[in-house]
Amino acid sequence: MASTLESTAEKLSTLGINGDFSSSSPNLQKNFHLLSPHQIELAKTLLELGQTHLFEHWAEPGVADDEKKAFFDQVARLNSSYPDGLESYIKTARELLADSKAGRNPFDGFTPSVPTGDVLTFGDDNFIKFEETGIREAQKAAFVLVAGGLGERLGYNGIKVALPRETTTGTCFLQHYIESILALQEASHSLAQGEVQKKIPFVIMTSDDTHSHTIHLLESNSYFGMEPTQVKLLKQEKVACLDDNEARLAVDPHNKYRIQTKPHGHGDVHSLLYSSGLLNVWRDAGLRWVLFFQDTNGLLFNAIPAAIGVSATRQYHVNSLAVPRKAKEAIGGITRLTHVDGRTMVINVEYNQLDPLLRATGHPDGDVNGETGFSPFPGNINQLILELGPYIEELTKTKGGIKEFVNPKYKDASKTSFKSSTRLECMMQDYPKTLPPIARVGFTVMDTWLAYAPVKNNPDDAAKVPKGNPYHSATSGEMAIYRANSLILRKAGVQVADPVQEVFNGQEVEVWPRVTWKPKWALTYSDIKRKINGNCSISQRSTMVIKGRNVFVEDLSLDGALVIDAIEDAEVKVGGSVQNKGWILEKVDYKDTSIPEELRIRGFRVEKVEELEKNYTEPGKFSLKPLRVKSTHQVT
Ligand code: UGB
Repeated sequence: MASTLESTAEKLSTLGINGDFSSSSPNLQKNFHLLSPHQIELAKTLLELGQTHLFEHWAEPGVADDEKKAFFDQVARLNSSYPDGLESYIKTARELLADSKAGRNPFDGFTPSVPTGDVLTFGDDNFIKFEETGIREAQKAAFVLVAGGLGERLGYNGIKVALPRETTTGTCFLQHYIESILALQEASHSLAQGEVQKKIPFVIMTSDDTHSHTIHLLESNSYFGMEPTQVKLLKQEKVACLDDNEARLAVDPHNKYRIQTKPHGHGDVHSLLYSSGLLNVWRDAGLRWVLFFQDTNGLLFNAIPAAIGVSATRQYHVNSLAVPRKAKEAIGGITRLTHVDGRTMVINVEYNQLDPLLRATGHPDGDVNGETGFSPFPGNINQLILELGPYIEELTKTKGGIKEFVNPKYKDASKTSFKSSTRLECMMQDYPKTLPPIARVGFTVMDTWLAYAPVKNNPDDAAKVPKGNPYHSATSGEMAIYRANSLILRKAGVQVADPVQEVFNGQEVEVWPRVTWKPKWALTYSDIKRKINGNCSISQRSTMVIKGRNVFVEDLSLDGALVIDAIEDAEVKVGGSVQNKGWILEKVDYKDTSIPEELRIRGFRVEKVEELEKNYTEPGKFSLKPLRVKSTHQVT
């Protein structure tokens, strides 16, 4: 024991620490000899920050010593993963908890108004122009997917990016995102002839909940065709939970030698990108744009080319993608906030804050629909395009720290204790909050049918959504893909039959023909117009899947299922009359556990009865022109 005491005393004197600091925590003091000098420093910091309770239950030396060391490993992680460390976390928590207790409004002094931005109409000349500019710029972009969320509202057991975006082809979200980025890379390179093809970097932010599953999904699918070096995973750490208004850290209920932790929110993406050093690498490689997007919006890439075009044309430092929003719909509203001191900013105000803010600033009805039938505040779909140079400048100042908030659930009106522990959170769309007034912050609104169909709600909750509001479920997410593709083809002149109404998992949805294509077939409206010619028609019960890049559809009459695949060097003209029994949507009950979860959560599965499927594996020019026949037998 004497030598233990000696070595502890030595460590303390090397650190210049007076041993008295730990007199308030005898249990910790007794275990000092187990700790490294760095751990002793951390212990001192914790005690100074009023966290003595963390050691109250520590056992005598010799009992659970490994757990005690592991405790400090965790503290070291919490300290290093938060900008400016735990001390700063606790200080901010105390301030925010005091504001929350006092009922202070974070928007005090601000008046909301409707900001100006670009409202695009799919397929008009303006849209086509922005798409072309966007494709040119795309090779100067890096994509960042935030995919650390567990998706508790969806209740799906796996990671959300592994869910099929649609079940006609079974392509999962991650595959679709990667194929879209690769198609953009290729298209951008073709426009900028002569330049060396740049690989578009792709970052995925994961968390402990999603990291290993994401790696597994990528590795077991050869990165869906992307070069593994193009993809970087950045894992966000959770943050410490708080037990009370003094910001005392919560002991994990399952292990008294751990601090309880919870997710900090998608705002972590900025500090992770900053500390990774990637931003400087991108700048040195000549990149100009960073695009942030979320895990389950299967329509997003319909909006990306035009939105990059808007960023480049308007020279926006920040461009938020938005859709028309119904008043009180559960998505944030893009708002201009003007402070009494003259400051202004264009920022997302979360849906639960917009209505009270409006009421408190002279709009007695709060958030209501205007003449257009929509709220005048566009809905934030949380897909951001940031200009890299100004982004680096800003992060150099903030180290990627984003304004946080806290949302404690109090036990009673005295607001002195919480129902359960809370923590600080941050959102990636709050990035513009610290920007100087000269920053160019804008937004781009596109139609919801074209750009936004997230999968967030489980079937039970979706079925309870008030009529007229979006379900945001796996059912509606998939149907939205078919609807968008059908409407795009209609715009290009194809006679696409009207949808029928059907109910799946208690949700009434429009069922359009199941039309899907690979991103390399068409990324922009101009691509579609080039590849669709003559008089084409598609019946409601039809399915059409196009997988090859050089497939041209001309004078096609489709009533059934048609699947065309072709290698790059095979140019295929598809026309004539395709008629067969097709693929049918068969209803399934989501409570039926004999059916895979990814199917049950949509309430249907695709029954492949009959199809015309052609796969062109040799280079050359081909024509597929079936004749119209009465029987189900197809002559090609
Ligand atoms: N995510 C992380 O990567 N890490 C985290 O810690 C948390 C989440 P949700 P929510 O799309 O309409 C956002 O849970 O609450 C990822 C916007 O704040 O789906 O619905 C997660 O994996 C809101 O303004 O977000 O709200 C996912 O990819 C509105 O735009 C993403 O972050 C809304 O999305 C979003 O997580 C929307």
